Amino acid sequence: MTIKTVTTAPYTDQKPGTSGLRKKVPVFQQQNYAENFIQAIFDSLEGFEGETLVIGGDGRYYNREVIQLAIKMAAANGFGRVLVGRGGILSTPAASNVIRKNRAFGGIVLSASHNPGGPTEDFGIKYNIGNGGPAPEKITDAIFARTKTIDSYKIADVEDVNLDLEGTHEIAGMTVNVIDPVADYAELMEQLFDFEAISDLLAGGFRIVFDAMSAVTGPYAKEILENRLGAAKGSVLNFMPLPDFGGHHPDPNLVHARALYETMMADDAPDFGAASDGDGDRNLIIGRGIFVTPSDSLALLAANAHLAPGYAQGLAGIARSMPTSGAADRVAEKLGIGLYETPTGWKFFGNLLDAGLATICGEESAGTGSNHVREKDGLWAVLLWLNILAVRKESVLDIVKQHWASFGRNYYSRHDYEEVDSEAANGLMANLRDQLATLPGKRFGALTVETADDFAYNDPVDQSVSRNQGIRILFEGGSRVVFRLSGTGTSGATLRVYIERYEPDAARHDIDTQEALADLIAVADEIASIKARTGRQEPSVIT
Ligand code: VG1
Ligand code: CO
Repeated sequence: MTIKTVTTAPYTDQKPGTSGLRKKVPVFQQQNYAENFIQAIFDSLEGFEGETLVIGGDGRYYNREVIQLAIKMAAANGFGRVLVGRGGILSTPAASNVIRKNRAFGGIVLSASHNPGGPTEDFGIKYNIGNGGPAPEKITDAIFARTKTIDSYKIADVEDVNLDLEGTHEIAGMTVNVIDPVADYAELMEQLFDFEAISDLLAGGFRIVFDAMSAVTGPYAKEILENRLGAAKGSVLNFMPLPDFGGHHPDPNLVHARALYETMMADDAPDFGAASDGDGDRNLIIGRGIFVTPSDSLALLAANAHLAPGYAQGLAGIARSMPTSGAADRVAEKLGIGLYETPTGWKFFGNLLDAGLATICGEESAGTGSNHVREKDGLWAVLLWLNILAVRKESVLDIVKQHWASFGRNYYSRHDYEEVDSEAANGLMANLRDQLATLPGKRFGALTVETADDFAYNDPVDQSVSRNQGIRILFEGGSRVVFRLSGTGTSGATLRVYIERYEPDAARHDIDTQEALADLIAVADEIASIKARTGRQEPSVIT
């Protein structure tokens, strides 16, 4: 028999965070570490005998090794078929699409998203369910519980599958289909967007630049933007997925995509710039001379989505994560549709999308998406922007300014304190929780606290409750600061402070963001004692 049962001992640190389990590569390389987690996933699921499992990853260091393990373990555990992207490649949104299109039981996606890759950098494993979306908390909790008691795993004792050749293989009674990672996804995009209008825009001299950051979107962007839409060759930068992302963080923000930002701010800048992250689910949008904050981008896309064929009938509702700015709320109000506020992490959008309550979703962390898949989708956002630009024939800058003029501007920034001592970070959050009851009515200069709470989410579809999702302090007039600890960091703790101020007056829409938020930033430090408790004088990353 080719199936082996291997005795193992549990690890106790395999708690899946906001999007799966993320650890340094050497942690994953410990004996049985990846195997334990994969077996814990299978042990937490029921009814997959003979079913299809989708497997793919963002191409980072250790991707191929874990893909081989996952294939052999899927076979040993009784899956009937595995669909795996050629070269082990599948972007997160493309994996979501493959799961849905093939009515697969679920999928295993190997990625640590925007975290760096390489022999001493980050790796990750996440499980997606049959709707194509991240596993809900009920499942991730079960997986974690299982990792703590696991004593054996099953694996097929067979040769590696050749991942570089598309085609069908049989291993230990299971079929493995190595598939083109791009084709299905590109076809879906053609259904949603007016490719002809976008092609015409590009043929008319509209210049774009897309930075794939040496990560997974390269092959997708090359095929869609250059080959199918006719963007000039060379419009897609860093399009070869590299195991170490060329030594960079594949994080599309103003720090790690600095070169793109500078290109877009130059006098001879292209018309439209964008970037995506390690696994292709995030997007950064920069017009000539203007960076569009992800929160604004969500609001703008929602307000203009009807211009794309896939959304011509309008939206059922908009969902945003709690820390995301309220810009989208104003659009929902104007459109007369529902607005749902969820905890951070895409998994909370799944129920709303499945129930038809929301059509478009977004997070302040550069994630936007819709009901076309059940993950956020970087290239989707880029294509929706291009479709809108092709129809409106105005610049990004003009479109954003008009949006602010009609809805008001939500000045917004996130301050991250990375690799903070975990105890200090937990102490800071505990201290904030202790203050909650005393804050309402308190005055800080011109600012008065209206309400303060620890965000809890009541899922309107399955009635599940998720508590402790971030401290919100709301001030009179609609300003806000939010504090939470990251669930995706791999060393120490990361404190995220989200700062927002609403400005209705169009005459005051040109203030520098950090300046516009200065008083709130100072109050955030006063209430949370950030400097004193973390020992940091300033954030590691400001976005
Ligand atoms: C971060 C972001 C969150 C996002 C998550 C996964 O989580 O804040 O909005 O959903 O990453 O994104 P956290 O817990 O570190 O704040 V990705 O692109 O890693 O799949
Ligand atoms: Co990502």
